[in-house]
Amino acid sequence: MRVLVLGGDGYLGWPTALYLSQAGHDVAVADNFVRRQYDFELGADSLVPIESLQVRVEAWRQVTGKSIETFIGDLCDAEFTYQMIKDFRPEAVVHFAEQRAAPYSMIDRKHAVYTQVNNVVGTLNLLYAIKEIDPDIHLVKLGTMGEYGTPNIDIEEGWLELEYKGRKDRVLYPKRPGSFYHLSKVHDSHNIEFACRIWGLRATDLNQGVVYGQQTAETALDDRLATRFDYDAVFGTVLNRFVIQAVLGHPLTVYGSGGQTRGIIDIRDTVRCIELACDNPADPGEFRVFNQMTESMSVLDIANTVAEAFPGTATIDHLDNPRVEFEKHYYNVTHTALVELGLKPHLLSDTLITSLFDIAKRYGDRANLEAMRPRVNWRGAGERR
Ligand code: NAD
Ligand code: USQ
Repeated sequence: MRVLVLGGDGYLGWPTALYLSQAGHDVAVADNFVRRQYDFELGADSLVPIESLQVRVEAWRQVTGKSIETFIGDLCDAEFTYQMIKDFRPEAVVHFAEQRAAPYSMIDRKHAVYTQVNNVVGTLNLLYAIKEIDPDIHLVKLGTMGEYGTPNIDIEEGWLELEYKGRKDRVLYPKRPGSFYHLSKVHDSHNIEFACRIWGLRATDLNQGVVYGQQTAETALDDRLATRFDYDAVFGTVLNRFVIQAVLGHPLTVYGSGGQTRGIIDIRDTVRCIELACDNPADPGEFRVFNQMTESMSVLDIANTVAEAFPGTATIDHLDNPRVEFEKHYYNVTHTALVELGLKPHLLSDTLITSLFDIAKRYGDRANLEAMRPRVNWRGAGERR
């Protein structure tokens, strides 16, 4: 299959491109490198050094003999997006290419506007390009479990069967997200569902939980194939941050009581889920939603699990929560669709955590501890820029 991976220079896009290429698909990646730009803006960097996209692609060719085509440009540039679809003629487009950090979107007005324009306009350009060039292309879009928020009822896979005043309907599951970033994904989901309903496009929205891990079988083949490993308070996600904090002797930064519960997933399962979605496309006109997570854990349980696995002393600090979120709530998520397609989840284990400790130890001296402390406060309006 010809698969185009948008955001293919990022934390998840790059390992996904390698996984699909190794599995025998014809793969191209696209990126505008804005993720590397955020690092310059924030004074942070991936703990594991990453090569340029050009070096990565050449290393992949040397190691496996397989080639990956590259498209450098911005999805918000409609001409670029149309030309890329015309040139590569993909059968599936996997769309990772968005600003994905909740705290980044909450810095101030400018960052909120940037996040929503980048994400919503990029996806709209893509929908139009698919419609006008080849409506048969299957769009595999990365959404987020955070679109749902933490409602007091079970979370279904995208749709809800509703009975109201004696009548029944199937409606998009109500959304109550927790940041302007998460909201951008809700807007995308609505636009994609509309495009499927009105134009007959086919799409799979993958509402993914928080990803952890740094290596896949393919990225481990050569240091030049490594993907990012973020620990800063803006882009670092919770489990990866706790692992790196433990290794650096920094207290694990649990926000508030830590009772907030999230869906989580191993990066090795992320790449497999994408392949499963591509191999089993949605029907024309179908807007299909999968909850891409393998287990739920509270933040405090994640901290305790990391601390217990650490071969030394790791302490836990309860910081004032910089976010506005429930710390005590119901959380019961249906996530059976990907398992039914063949996913065999890697559940969080001590072995995985220990392997992450080793990676963090190897590169620990690259860490900037100043970047560890959360500075973006949901309640603040942020500074004016
Ligand atoms: P990332 O920031 O590392 O990768 C995204 C890539 O997209 C970057 O390389 C960036 O340069 C590129 N990009 C952004 N805007 C672009 C544009 N307008 N045009 C072209 N390229 C653009 O993020 P990630 O962690 O790999 O996440 C990938 C996707 O998965 C995101 O959509 C994110 O919302 C979703 N997701 C991530 C996680 C997680 O824990 N990392 C969890 C759930 C969902
Ligand atoms: N948290 C802490 N301490 C930390 C970091 C985070 O307690 O040091 C807490 C947060 O308050 C939050 C939870 O951990 O309750 C998760 O935070 P996170 O930064 O790991 O994840 P989040 O902001 O939700 O965003 C990440 C990705 C995003 C993706 C989302 C999936 O950056 O792209 O969409 O995970 S989900 O959470 O399911 O929406």
